[in-house]
Amino acid sequence: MSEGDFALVVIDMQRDFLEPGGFGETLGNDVSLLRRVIAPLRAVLAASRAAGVPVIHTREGHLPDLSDCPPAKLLRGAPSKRIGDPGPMGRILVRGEYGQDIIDELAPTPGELVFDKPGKGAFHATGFGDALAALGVSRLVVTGVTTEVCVHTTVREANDRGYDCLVLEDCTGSYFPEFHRTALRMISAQGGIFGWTAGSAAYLQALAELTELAAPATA
Ligand code: C5J
Repeated sequence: MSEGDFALVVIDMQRDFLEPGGFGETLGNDVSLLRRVIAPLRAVLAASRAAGVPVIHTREGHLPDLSDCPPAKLLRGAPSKRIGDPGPMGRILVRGEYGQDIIDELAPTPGELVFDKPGKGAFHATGFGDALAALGVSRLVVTGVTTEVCVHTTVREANDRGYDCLVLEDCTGSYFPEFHRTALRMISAQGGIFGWTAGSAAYLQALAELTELAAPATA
């Protein structure tokens, strides 16, 4: 990690997935498994913002007419709880609905980029790739949910496009603890087959060292 050439990516920290009473919980998931990500990710966001690291958020979601949702995706899931159906926090995974937005604890600050994505990966059918190119970054620090779905897909897409990815272990989460553990192991297996993982403490330490190095020396 060297200063100025990386961005922090926050994947899909949305009410539909994380809030008690939301869509994810109505499917029978234990949202506390995702909510444990919030505190370490808040610390990572605060330190990154203070250090001037660009922050990019994504939200999984579709146009209200669902024209960007392939039939194969639309037909998945429980029949009464499909994308576009009424959910506890508005239409499920539809852009502009309350449940599709990012949780208050991790709300983007003015100027931070937010990409709505119809797929699992952040690059597919979004301006995410162009934004990274405009920022001139070559490395991504990736956080968010879920580890084995949208985080993995995004990291795989990024790896194929030449980005070095570091996934923060305690800032990613899954409704399935064994999937989370295995997904993390898959990323860095075989000498970093498509990325690396580390705890947020190591990232915060590295960021503090970079910030110190960049600070003008005082007499
Ligand atoms: C994400 C999903 N964000 N699991 N979506 O991982 O469907």
